[in-house]
Amino acid sequence: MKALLLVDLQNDFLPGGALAVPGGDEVVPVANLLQLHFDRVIATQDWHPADHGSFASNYVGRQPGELVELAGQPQILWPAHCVQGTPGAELAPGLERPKIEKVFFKGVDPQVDSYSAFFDNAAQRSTGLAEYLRVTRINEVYIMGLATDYCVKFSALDAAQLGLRTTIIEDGCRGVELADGDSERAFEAMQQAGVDVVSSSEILAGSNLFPTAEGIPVSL
Ligand code: VGL
Ligand code: ZN
Repeated sequence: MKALLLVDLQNDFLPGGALAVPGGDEVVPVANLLQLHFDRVIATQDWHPADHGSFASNYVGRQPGELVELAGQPQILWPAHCVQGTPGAELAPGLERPKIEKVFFKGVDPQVDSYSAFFDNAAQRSTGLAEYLRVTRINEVYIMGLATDYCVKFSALDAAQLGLRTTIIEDGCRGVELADGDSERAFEAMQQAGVDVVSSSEILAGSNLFPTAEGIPVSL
């Protein structure tokens, strides 16, 4: 069975948010349209405690973009973002919710970051997503969201590693691009790992759904 996995479509990753991903808002309509095409939809939320070790503000004299070590792992420092219970951590206001059957939360341990929707960066803690997919008999995942070069990439690599048929929806993703070309390299790394890369129109082709000029899907 197939599922659509919506990665971190949260306010802090949209323009104006604490860790704004350029064009991040543009993928919300893509998510809404694709949701009509999938029977199963699952989402993730980056969900950090305020004292999270990935926040530059939790160190003296450190700036976002600098590298530190966190629990033995190299860690990029970010602006404080997606703090549990704050508006920045909420799902994008324009995102349709009724079909989202379950949300998995990640990055909850202050001492370990978690880019992947499946496992934290130290490959210690599972979010529960892998077990959930197994017991609910999903063996094929279509992934989109934010950000291409971090959470989308590591989620897709873990999905492929777990043996799931994994497809990434290119126009449903946007990257942070700390370095120019990071998103491009992320797509290459995913493809190298056996992940298929498609556009949302390829998925929707043959379905009776298409976007109108207003972005509101019409079903024939
Ligand atoms: C993300 C950086 C830090 C992401 C989350 O969702 O891609 N990136 N936390
Ligand atoms: Zn984060």
